[in-house]
Amino acid sequence: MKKLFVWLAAAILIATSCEGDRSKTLKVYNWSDYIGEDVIADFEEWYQEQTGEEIHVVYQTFDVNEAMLAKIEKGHEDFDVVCPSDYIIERMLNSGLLLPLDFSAIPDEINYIVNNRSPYIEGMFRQINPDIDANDYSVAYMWGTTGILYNADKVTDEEAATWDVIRNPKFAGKILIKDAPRDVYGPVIITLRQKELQEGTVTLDQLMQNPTDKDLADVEAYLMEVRELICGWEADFGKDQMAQDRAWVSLNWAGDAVWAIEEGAEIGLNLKYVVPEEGSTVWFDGWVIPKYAQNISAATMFINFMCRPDIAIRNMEETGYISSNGDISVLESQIDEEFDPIDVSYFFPGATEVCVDPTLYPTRHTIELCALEHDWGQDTEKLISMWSRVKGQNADYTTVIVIAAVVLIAIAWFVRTNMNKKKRSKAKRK
Ligand code: N2P
Repeated sequence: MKKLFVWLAAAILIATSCEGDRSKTLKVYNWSDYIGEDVIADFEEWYQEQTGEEIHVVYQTFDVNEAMLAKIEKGHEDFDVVCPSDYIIERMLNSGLLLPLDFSAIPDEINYIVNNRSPYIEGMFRQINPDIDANDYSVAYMWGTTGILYNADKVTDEEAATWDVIRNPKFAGKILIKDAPRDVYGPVIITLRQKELQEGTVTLDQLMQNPTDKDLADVEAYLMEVRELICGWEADFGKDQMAQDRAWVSLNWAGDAVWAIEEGAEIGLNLKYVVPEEGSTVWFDGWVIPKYAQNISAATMFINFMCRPDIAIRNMEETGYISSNGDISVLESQIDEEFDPIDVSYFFPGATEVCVDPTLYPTRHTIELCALEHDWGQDTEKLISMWSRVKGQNADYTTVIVIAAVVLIAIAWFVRTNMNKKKRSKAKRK
């Protein structure tokens, strides 16, 4: 017994030391494909230069907001920095899961937060929660619109100009849908309530608030039709599929679209991205420090580093997403005479005519078509159930058959064993 105790104590000691000194470890939880190559290694080096301390980043990724949230909300995992979208930031704020950010200890010459903050982003973040300013708890990372990425040699501009293109049988087997329930719910409810939107009896903002049961049922019925036509629900592989001509229509985020358009052009594809005039959503992902974080000072330094303009530019160029950084050097890095001048003064004050990619920086007009998503609280469960019904029925029938076969074999075995037992005891009695 004594020996067992010694072994157990040693095992616990080894396990704890494997976890390492938490002051030297930073746990970052980010979306996949959402950071420049070597940025993490550069942060570790910069951190040591600035503080004289070593830091080791444990970097993990997620594909959907809801998976990330579950790990923190239910699992209480000790990530130091995570990158949720607006409506999840709202939910985390409402449930007291976020720590306020404090950059005051960072010396001015390496404090990148101040210039980073675009008034546009600050304003949008204030809309996240009317009672608590989300700017005190989060620093925006990337943002963008949701729209339709399409192959313009297969799909006309008119066909792609409506969300209903995802239900167009002409493109059966060539349609991809984001595996992101909220980002799909928005466009579908906008399509279904288009008449009321045009008549002005409902607003986009109202449609983004908590759904009625009828709204959810209508969206579900619509998606049941869509799933018969799609070639996949995707979190990240959609951009590759589009860039390799395997799919022609993709309900997607602008960042994936920018990436796919550039990659597709290399093999001669004519991919385009449009935000339908019917209306859409605009989303913002921001760095936050959850309340179970163990290394708040390194987390604060990490968020600050991600705001350094050259780092923001690298992340932006390598992922295709638009940085939330409001520093003018970020805009300058994107100027390209190949594009017609557009008005991005809503983001960079004074920039009324700049030659930048309108898929990357949406025009003022596009922005005006979009609403922000909000947390649905308890109703989120209804959405998640609806989503799994829609995706579940699409599931692999082989799995269902295998499970059914295993259950049947188990029942047969149980019945046979019992019958044999009875036979044996009868024979004994005789
Ligand atoms: C990139 C993820 C983008 C997140 N893979 C959009 N909210």
